[in-house]
This record gives sequence, structure tokens and C-alpha cells, in this order.
Amino acid sequence: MDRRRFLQNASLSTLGVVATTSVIGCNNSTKNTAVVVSTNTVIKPIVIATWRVPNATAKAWEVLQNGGSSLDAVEQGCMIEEADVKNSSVGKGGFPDRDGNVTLDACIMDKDGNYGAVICVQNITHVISLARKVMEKTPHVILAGDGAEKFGYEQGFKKENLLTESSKKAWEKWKETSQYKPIINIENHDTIGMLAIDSNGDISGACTTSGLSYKMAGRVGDSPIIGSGLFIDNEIGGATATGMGEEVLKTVGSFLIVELMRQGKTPQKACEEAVRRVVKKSGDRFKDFQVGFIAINKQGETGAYCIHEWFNYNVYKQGENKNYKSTYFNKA
Ligand code: SD4
Repeated sequence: MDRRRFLQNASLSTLGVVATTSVIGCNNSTKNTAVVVSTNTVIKPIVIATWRVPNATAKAWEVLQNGGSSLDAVEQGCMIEEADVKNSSVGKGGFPDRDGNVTLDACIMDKDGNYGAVICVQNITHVISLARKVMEKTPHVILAGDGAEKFGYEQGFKKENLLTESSKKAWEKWKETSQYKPIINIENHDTIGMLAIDSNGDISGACTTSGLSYKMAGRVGDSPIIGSGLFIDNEIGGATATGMGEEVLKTVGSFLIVELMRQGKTPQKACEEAVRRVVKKSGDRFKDFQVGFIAINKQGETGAYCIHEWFNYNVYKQGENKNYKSTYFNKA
């Protein structure tokens, strides 16, 4: 609804909106009326991110407003959540695995289709920047565990203990039952996936997480895996995911969404189709897990959809930083 209102209100004079129209046809046989359609309405710059992360989208917006690239914007936006010890699903302060180790996953993708990722990294807070270094400074696309950390220290990253007192306490409490049952929207729900379009119209994306709390040691989810947690095609758009990574991985959800947009679907319809695919493949199990997607297309239209109610996302566009509640599949 908010988006519709926005589109209705969008005007050529509004900062950041470029629109052109062109005549695509004439109906000579009737009234000789030109059919005019909007062919190139681009909303830019724009940032969209999973969950309620106004500080992160504000940072990304600031970068874009200063003429920065979408790549710089998504990196710096994600860094805000990585540094926030109150966010227990990302960066420092993230909940640990069942052995008490905080292990982080992240990936980043630029306008040229370049991609970098790190998985299972301990002791480095800004894994999104480390993923960018992998992309820009190595011949590889993914570095894991000790190798990723070693590379990080060589690049000047600081060694830090990521387990805060409060995450340690939560883990100790969890150990009393040791029951591994991620709860929909309650724990594990602040992984940040961010997509941005800069003033050149170029799209980049980033995703960073501590993964599912109390996961098995070595477990990796969708977030750092190209096509699953994140995918960008600068000709088409981008998508990113949150929720139960195992299920996103099985459907390569973000890639699927970009491909659906390539076939002409709006970001909203593409997210809906991807969620339906996850649900269908899972049989009845979807009742027990959450998956949410957000997407953006080259025109700066956005979409979001999830399985269960209460997934939300932030969009910063036209100088306004707003949180929206996603529509959802499971109305039962
Ligand atoms: C994972 N998708 O590791 C991540 C978790 C997540 O919000 O998104 N939490 O599976």
C-alpha cells in the first residue's frame, strides 16, 4: 500500500526520480490516440534491507547521497549492524554455535557480477568488508574459517572476541536444555541483506549474519552463498534472503527471484513465487520455519514476501527511511 501511494505521488520534480515517457503506438483505426507508457521510470538512489534496520539504511543512504557507489553503500550499511552488539544475529554480539563460538558468514556482489564471500569466520567483526577484500584482492570468491581469518589479519583486520557477555549468558541458558529449534521470527531474525541502486543506476548487494543460533559447529547457511542468500544482476535487479538458510539454499532463492524478474515479473511477484517454491518443496515443514525475501529491479521497484507474518524491511528512498511489514503466505 505504501509503495502504491509512493508511486502515485512520484513526480518528475521529486529529488532522485528520473522519468521519461515515450509514444509506443498509435491506433489509427479508431481515435488516432497515441498510447503513452512510462518506459524508464527509475527510482534512485534507493536502499532496501531486511528487517528493522533504520540505522543501516540511513548509513547506506548517506553514502549514496554523497555520490558513493552502491557497493560502498551496502558495505557501510551492513557494517552498522555488524558493530551493533544488540543485534544477536549479525557480527559482534551474534549468538554462538552450540560450542559457544560465534561464527560469521557474509557475501557481497557488485554491479559487474563480481562476488566475494567469507564463511565460518571467528574473531573478525566486519566480515562484510572481509568479503569485499576477497572479491577485490584475491583470485578466489570464497574463503572459509582459518584461511579467511588469516587473510583478514594480513589485510589489517583486528582480532576481536565476538562473544559478548549477554550472548554468552543466552548460550549458557540454552545449554540447560540444548534444544535446537529455531523459533520463527523470534530468534535468529536480524540477518541483514541489503540491496542498493546508486545515482548511476548501478546495483550492488550484501548479506551478513552469524547464522542460526546454536547451530552445529561448521554449519553454513544461505547468506554467504551466491544465488541463495544474495544475487545481483545489474541488468535486471537483485534479491536477498533471510530466515532458514537450509531451505533457501535448496531453492537457490535469490537467483530464482532475479531470473523471474528477467522473465518480466515485478520484484513483488518474483518474491511471492520464490516463497511459494520454498513452501511447496518443504511439504508440511514450512509451518515450522520462516523464509523472507526482498528484491529490487533496475527501475528501483521493490518487493518483499515471506512465509509467516512479521517479517519486515526498511526502504530508504526520496529522503524517507521507512519500515514496511511484508505480506506473507501462511494465513492459517
Ligand atoms: C542463515 N539465513 O544462516 C541465515 C539466518 C537468518 O535472520 O537469516 N536469520 O540461515
